Amino acid sequence: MIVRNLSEANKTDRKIVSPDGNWTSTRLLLKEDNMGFSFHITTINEGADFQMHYQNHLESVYCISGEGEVETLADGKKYPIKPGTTYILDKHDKHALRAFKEMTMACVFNPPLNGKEVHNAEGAYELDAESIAE
Ligand code: 9YT
Repeated sequence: MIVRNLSEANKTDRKIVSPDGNWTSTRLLLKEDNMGFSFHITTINEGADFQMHYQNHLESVYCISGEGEVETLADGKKYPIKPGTTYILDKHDKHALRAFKEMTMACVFNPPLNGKEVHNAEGAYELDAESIAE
């Protein structure tokens, strides 16, 4: 069994601060743990309004605290986010995320992240060569 603590992980390189200033993500479970998914606790900064398109990953997001909205860009539908809301990007949906109040989110990624990823110009995470070959 693996046991980790968020406060402890926040003091390590598991904590990634996005260069765009929109979010901070502490990656509690990563590819190297061989679980087939990664698990992160992410803070979306108040006022953040940005687009993502996880072309290489499926992501599920659960809101623990805060307030915002997610918009699917293909159809312009907006979904309010409050504590308890889950959104599931089962179609690699291109989306915009907005935080009206700072949001704390639990995020799961399949395939798992290696740990250091930040968004590329399309709002995606690159796959490493090993994952592409799998
Ligand atoms: C909710 C979301 O997608 N935020 C961006 C950061 C990402 N969840 C991550 O790397 O944990």
